[in-house]
Amino acid sequence: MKKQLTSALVYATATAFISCSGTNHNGTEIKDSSTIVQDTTKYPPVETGKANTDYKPAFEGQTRIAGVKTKTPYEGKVIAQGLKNPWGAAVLPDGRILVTQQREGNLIILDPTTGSVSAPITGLPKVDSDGQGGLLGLTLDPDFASNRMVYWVFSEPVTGGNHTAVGKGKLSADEKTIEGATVIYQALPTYKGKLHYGGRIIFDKEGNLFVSTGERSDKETRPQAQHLNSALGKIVRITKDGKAASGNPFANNKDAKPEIYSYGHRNTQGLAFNPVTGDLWNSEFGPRGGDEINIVKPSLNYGWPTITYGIEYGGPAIGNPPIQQKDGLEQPVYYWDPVLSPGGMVFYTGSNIPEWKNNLFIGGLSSMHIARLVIENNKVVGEERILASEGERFRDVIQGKDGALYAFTDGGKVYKIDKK
Ligand SMILES: [Ca+2]
Repeated sequence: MKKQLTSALVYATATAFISCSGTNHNGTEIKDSSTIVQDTTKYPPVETGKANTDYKPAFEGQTRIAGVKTKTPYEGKVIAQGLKNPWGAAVLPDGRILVTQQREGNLIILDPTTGSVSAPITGLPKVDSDGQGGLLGLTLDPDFASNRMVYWVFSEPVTGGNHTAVGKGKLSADEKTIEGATVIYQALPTYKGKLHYGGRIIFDKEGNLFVSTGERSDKETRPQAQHLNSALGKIVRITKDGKAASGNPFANNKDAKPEIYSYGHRNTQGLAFNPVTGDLWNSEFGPRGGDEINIVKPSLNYGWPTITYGIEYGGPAIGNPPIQQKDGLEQPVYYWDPVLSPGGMVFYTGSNIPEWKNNLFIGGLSSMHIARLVIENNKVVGEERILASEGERFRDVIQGKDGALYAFTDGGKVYKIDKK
């Protein structure tokens, strides 16, 4: 009750201030006594840079939404540094955090209470660490506490190139190695490249794995994002043994790979379940302009490269003529131009900062901040930049067992983001 009163006061103060300045706001909402009053004061959009294109969004609020500002005093503290390209992270049952080191192809365990980092955990299959490759996302078995199984995504080097693959193995009792590591899934075809591996992995409620793959970037492979006989540019849904999960949408299509869940993706590096709706959401790298978040549903086509709000890195339009919307192709919930360069993401379900409840936090790489998105009814209604003054490339954001957010940077730092 006290928290609610405090927030209400903050809101009243903000409203008074805003009324004077003439800025718009959308009022407030009190559903029941347990609902914290959200500050819905709106500010100008956080993005003020010039867009790469004059493409028009499909609906109002699809990009450059109003800005919001967190009222609760919070801080981002560096609790560890010197990690080697941390890429993915998962919270162990005791609250410590298992982290992949991309180029090294190994794991470490971080103790968030002390900031201590373990010696590298080895025993994983060799990775191709050139370019964007290496050891990428990871997740723990829902029964990890009893079976100690870990699942990870990596770029697997093979004759003729490499591909995105999924491995699994058991974290040894002494936490020094992964025992019995096996490769359970390969996103084929193999290609000789070093870009766009996707790489995020997450369990669904039924105990199957969602895995994101990339379209490998090059013009030669890019069209395969639209091809159901290729695993490139997809979100696939597989069992713990790497087989197509039952109930997948193209199981009865003999020309399609049965593991495919959704297609037309470019390079998905963020996957998270929306705690309000239960839907799977993704973050996806666009080209220059056109980074997206999407609600991922079975069988749907997310458009790349047929539709996009971005252009080639070198400047030319994509598609002839370039189009951004087409019947039968899904529109992103939100997009950025200029880009965010979205990495891993998480919906905040902690209670330390009530106004963040159910907000989406996405690591930004080239943009060097964490994007906080306020979401209502599957639409983004507010955006804020978190830790923008740090000058870091944020690769992944997770929520710890303590309810704080933990962010991992390409430079090897770990931030704990929590109430001051
Ligand atoms: Ca798309």
